[in-house]
Amino acid sequence: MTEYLPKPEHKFTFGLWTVGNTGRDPFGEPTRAKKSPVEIVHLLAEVGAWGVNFHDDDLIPINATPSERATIIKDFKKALADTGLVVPMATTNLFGDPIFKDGAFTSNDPKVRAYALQKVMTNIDLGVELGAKVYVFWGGREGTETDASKDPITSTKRMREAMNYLCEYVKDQKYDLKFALEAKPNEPRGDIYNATTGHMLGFIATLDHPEMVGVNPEVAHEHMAGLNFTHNVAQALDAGKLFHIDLNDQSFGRFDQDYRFGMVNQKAAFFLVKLLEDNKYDGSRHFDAHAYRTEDYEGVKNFARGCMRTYLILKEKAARWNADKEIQGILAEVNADDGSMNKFMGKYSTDKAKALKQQVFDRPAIAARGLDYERLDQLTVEILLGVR
Ligand code: GLT
Ligand code: MN
Ligand code: MN
Repeated sequence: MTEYLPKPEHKFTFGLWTVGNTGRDPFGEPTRAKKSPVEIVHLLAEVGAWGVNFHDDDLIPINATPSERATIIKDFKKALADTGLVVPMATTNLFGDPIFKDGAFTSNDPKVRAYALQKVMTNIDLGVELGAKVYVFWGGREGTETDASKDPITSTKRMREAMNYLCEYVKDQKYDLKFALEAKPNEPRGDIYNATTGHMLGFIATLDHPEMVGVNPEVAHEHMAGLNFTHNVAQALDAGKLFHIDLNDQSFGRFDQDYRFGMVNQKAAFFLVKLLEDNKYDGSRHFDAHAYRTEDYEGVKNFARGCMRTYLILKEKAARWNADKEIQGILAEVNADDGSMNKFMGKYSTDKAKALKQQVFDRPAIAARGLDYERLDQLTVEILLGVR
């Protein structure tokens, strides 16, 4: 595997808003001309992506008339048919329009909350029509600048009420659709509720239909919170809740940079890819990122190809790591188990607990053992640097 070419089985996807990003930022105007959804689909097909995801407003302007809407959908479907691209995920823009300035599901205004539900249901219908099996919720405006404005417990209850309502809608329509909740600690709001993937997992357990709802963790968002992304994804995988993932990159302590996957921290990206591949994650590998503002559309294609190529290189490195005898030797040694503790541990029993309380441990001897993690990490680094 030296070509690192994307194939459908890799399930690489991009949102219309990612390669369609025009380079506008809070300090400057767009640096690239806007492309239509049809053009974006063709661009993604050219670079070898498998799928394209969309927000309602990426595809259909919020003010479109019913006949404009019908034409846009027809053209989009044709582009999908012409290129073979699929639509595995859809989502709602609940943050761009001024109506959402104080949130959508957590707005203090019931008209805003009702409109948000309507907007989601309308786009769920379209997403399902286009083949989506996952529906993402990123609550970019679900938060506050001042906590004088909203009671956080009321906000949590409102969020729960909305998710329960929408789960019932999906059941009522008999759609084959799961929800994936995406956390972010701040930006664009001063603080956003359910700030990390861990918070989302806790929240999901309080819903009426928790089995329908999982998470969509994003590298940049967890790094903004100073967290270890791989650990958070592992927790989601362990809980059976990794329904989708947003791959990109991010320097710690910065604004949401949404860089090309693997651009900043290749070691963190390596352990993430290894986790996903070792555990046979079978959902989309969605790149929620965009090209530097300096780029034209050739640069955008280089950005998209780079995301996928880096993923595949890291996948190969993970296989190399798994097959490395020296690395596996260290792991076998640190995980060695002579079974002598089995009589105390595992499933609890009164007798085991009683016996364990009597056991005498040679603390200094156990603690004196070196674990060889320096060598283990250096071997990892050498694989990543391409000398091993
Ligand atoms: C927005 C955000 C992303 C979310 C998208 C889904 S929109 O670009 O920055 O992280 O995944 O709503
Ligand atoms: Mn982001
Ligand atoms: Mn995202």
